[in-house]
Amino acid sequence: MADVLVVADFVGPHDALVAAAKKRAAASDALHLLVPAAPLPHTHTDGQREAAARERLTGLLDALNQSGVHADGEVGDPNVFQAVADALRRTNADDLIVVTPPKTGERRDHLDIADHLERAFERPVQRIEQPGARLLAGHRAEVGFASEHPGPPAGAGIALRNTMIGVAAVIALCGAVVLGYVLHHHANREAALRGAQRIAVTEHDFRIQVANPSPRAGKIAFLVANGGPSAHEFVLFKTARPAAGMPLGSDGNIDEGSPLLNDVLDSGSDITPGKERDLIATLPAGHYVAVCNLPGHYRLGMRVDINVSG
Ligand SMILES: [Cu+2]
Repeated sequence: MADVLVVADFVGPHDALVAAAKKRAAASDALHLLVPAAPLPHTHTDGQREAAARERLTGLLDALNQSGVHADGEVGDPNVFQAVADALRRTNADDLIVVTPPKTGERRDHLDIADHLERAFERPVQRIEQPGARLLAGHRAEVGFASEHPGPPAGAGIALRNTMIGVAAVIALCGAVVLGYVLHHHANREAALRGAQRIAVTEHDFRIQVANPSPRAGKIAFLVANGGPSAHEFVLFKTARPAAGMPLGSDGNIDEGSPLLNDVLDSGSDITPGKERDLIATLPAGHYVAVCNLPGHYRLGMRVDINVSG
């Protein structure tokens, strides 16, 4: 018998969640349902978010009850990580169940919320794939990397060809990236950094430390290190908005397509723990915001104002 925290940070059908809960209840595990009060497109105030989450919670508890599963439940913080941290303080659950949409094979699947929760809370996380579910914590819309996504094949022969081209492209891409990185760090790094103000940046779960947040206009090199334990990215926007007031999408992550933001620098792929990356740009005077916009990370505090003086 174990205490299980069931994280329901999604909207849509819930049959897979009920089936998984039924199985655990049959083993006499005690189930605690957690529904974060995450923002939805039609919720604009804390009260509305709370009411919508309570409605989801009641619906899920009813569905569980009808299947003979007894669970208690609560509405939690809009931030799923904070909600889980709060719930674990109260219930001390041994493990977690988290409901996610089925994997799509896309690049960011490995960064899903289950992985993040497992790393953040060091408890086993069972991932339940719920067809039709929409994850509220969300995956950010991804850009580019066409070579990693050969489109849906039109026939078997073409599928094989596409796969082979895709594999070749990925190998070529990795080769180029690794080569570039090594050269950058062993031969050309000093040349690339010449004349730049160097600003040390350390990313942690879940904050961004910037050694000098008020540099002078001109060539600036952000020397970004990931202090772990999760993967992070580094994205810099030029914007009038403060770091704490960035425009958000319905998933609660920063809406990177917002006209209020100008994307200045982007680490592109994630920076894994222990790794470093240099990002160099010539910046005019103005207000900038640096963030990590991997799912949930902005809301957890990975944001910092940077004021470049003239
Ligand atoms: Cu991050």
